[in-house]
Amino acid sequence: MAKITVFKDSNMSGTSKTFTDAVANLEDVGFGDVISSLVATEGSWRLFKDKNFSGTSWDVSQTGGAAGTDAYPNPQFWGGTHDSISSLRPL
Ligand SMILES: [Ca+2]
Repeated sequence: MAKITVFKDSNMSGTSKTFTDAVANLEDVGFGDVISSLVATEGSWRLFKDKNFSGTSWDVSQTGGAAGTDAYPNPQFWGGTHDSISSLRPL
């Protein structure tokens, strides 16, 4: 199982959306280049700077966030930047 919730603002605030499967183009669901925080509730996920699982990528997991939790309060926690993720998929 895999589950991730992404947020438009830092510290898990703002509009959010939860996914349980790959999304090739986050623009299709209104989340292209807007993510600033996330919670990797279940499993591990790969985040991509570009659509269709391409470009620079960053991995997040349910134990890889702040203080070993599933929470990534801002992009520094996954090594990326604000408003840059365009696709994502479970690992
Ligand atoms: Ca992007």
